[in-house]
Amino acid sequence: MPPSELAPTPAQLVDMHRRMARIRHFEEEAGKLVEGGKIPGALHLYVGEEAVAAGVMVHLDVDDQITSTHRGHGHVIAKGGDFKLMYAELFGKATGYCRGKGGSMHISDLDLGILGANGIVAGSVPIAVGAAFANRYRDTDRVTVCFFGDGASNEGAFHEAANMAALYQLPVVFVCENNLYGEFTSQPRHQRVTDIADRAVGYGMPGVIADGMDASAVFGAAGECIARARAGGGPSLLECKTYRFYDHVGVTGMRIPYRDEAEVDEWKGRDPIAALELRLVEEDVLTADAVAAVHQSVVAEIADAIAFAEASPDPDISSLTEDVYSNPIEPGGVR
Ligand SMILES: Cc1ncc(C[n+]2csc(CCOP(=O)(O)OP(=O)(O)O)c2C)c(N)n1
Ligand SMILES: [Mg+2]
Repeated sequence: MPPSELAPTPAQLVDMHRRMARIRHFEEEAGKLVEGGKIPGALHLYVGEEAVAAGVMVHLDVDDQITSTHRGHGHVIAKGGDFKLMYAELFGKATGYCRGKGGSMHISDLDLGILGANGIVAGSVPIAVGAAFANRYRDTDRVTVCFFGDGASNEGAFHEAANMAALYQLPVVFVCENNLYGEFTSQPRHQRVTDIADRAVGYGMPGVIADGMDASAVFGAAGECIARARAGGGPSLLECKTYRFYDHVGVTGMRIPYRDEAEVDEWKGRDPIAALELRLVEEDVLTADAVAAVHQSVVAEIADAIAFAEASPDPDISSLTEDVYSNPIEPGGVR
């Protein structure tokens, strides 16, 4: 497919910038909290990949749906997720999205069309296709966008779901965030293809590549895929080439030497937020002061949300078996 000619308006650039700044600050603070031992569990930070979530989500209505991954905070934030409920969930508090029982990898908000992050790699792909099937069946014009990684593109669940989506021409867009690594394994060590978008031809759908460090490029490519799906033109596979600035888990992670420092620095030099800000100022869309004001307002909102989360109560022990699918074990027995 040729590169998209669909370009964002100034207002859409500003909108994407705000979504990206919201993700970046949320993640930077979450990283500090987890490194400081204040947040339990594993956090997979999205820093560096913000242009993908923003460039896609700016096209979606609240009724449109997304499915997400273990690296899902950015998707939830860009779709309108509530900072307070997110941080409270990360802290394991009763006021969190999952009442403190799900943590980072299980955040969902059905009112916002966020069908769930998912700790099972590629687990959310068939869910997206099922949602798209339901949307078609109910004759809605909703689009479902499914985010997943390069590693996930090797899973059977992805291939089965992609085949079915193409077969039935379902209104779903598969957005592959190719950050060049699955955990600590580089892409050439886990698959023969370089462009995951090439796999689309095997299912009979269009495959598109976008620079995932450029919000406008993602905007153009995603806009076309989403419009096609909404108009009944079926699914497509959009591969966004991107990079995570931090480790697979947490900030410093497990200190496994699997990436060259020079490679990391090179990608950090392509920071999608800095690049967009340069453009916003150069094109007189925002002044430098207005850009700074966006950051200031997000930082203040985040401080409030963290204070809310820290002041929130832990879940009561009596809620342990509520909202979970497993049957409670009878005293003295095993099910
Ligand atoms: C089915 C399954 N297999 C393995 C894992 C362990 N695991 C967690 S994240 C991950 C890497 C996923 O890589 P990718 O899809 O590229 O996403 P990224 O972490 O790069 O965003 C793996 C193997 C898992 N959670 N689920
Ligand atoms: Mg990856």
